[in-house]
Amino acid sequence: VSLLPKVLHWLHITYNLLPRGVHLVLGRLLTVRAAVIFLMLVPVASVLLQAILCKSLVLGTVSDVKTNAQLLKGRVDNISTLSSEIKRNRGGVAAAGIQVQMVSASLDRMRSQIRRLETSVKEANARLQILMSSWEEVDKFNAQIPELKRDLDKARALNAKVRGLQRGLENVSQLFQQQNDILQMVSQGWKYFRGNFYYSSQVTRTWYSAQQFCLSRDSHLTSVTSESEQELLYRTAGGLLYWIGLSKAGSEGYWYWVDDLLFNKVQSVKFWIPGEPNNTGNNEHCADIKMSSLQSRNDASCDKEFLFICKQPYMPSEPCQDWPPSSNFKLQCLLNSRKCGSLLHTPG
Ligand code: 2F8
Ligand code: CA
Repeated sequence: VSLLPKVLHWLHITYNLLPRGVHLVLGRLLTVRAAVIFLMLVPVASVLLQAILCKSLVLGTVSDVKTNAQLLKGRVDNISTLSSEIKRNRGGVAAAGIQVQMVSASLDRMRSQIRRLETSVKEANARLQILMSSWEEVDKFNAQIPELKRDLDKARALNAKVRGLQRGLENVSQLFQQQNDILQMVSQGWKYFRGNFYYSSQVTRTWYSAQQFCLSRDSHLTSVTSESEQELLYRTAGGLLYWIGLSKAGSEGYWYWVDDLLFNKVQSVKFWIPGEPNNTGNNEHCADIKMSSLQSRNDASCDKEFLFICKQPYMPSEPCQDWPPSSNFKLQCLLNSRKCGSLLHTPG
């Protein structure tokens, strides 16, 4: 655009340089002149237009380049800043890397734990399924519980009855065994009286020999500690002489029972024959039953040979262990009239 006045000016000069005749011709040919000018201006305008367009394009490009350059510079600055920050944070990054590793390890552990948990959950599910499938069975059992409780009560009542019967049976068994023990002893010549067995010998012996015999039969020459016992013995003696288990000991010569029962001197006075013990010949240190009465006792020489009476306290034998007898053994034991515990000796 700025060239246009110059071009017009140049054209004007060129026109003025033309000869006058040409000017005339040209004046006359104004139209031709205008057309010529126009035709001359067209390329000029074209050139100008291109120049203007090119300039604006170049200017736009330059502007873009500048803008891009500034952007690039800004980015470079940012990169530089970031680089310095990266350098500063390199240590932090390393620490973060370690932490990341630790976190990673923890994650691995957690994963394995999760796997284990998953396995456990699967197992639990499987068990749950089994339980669920068993639930119906449980319901059935639950439904049976009242009936089972009733049965249990019945069983308890029956059990109590059985125990009562068992106790009764044990008592019967005990009595039976006691009777059996007594029968056993009686069959061997012993007499039972108030918790003791008494055996009257058929042969005579000295006091000491008689005591030895009694000992061999788990007994002693008899003691006498009550009127009833005294009566039993003098009736058994029937007026014959029988050694009893009373003897003297020590330099003082006090009386004692050979089975270690306490000798009551005062109470015993009523059992002596009046005037006894008199220690005839200063040699009568053993006692016998002589008279068939309450006052039947006499002291005599221990070397004399008299009949004698042994006394054995009744000791219940061991109860048969499996009563009622589960085998034929115990029953046979009882029927054979033999003690379950120890065998008795038959007195001679
Ligand atoms: O008279 C009592 C007296 O009788 C006998 O001796 C003669 C008795 N002896 C024997 O029984 C061995 C005495 O003990 C008794 O005191
Ligand atoms: Ca005497």
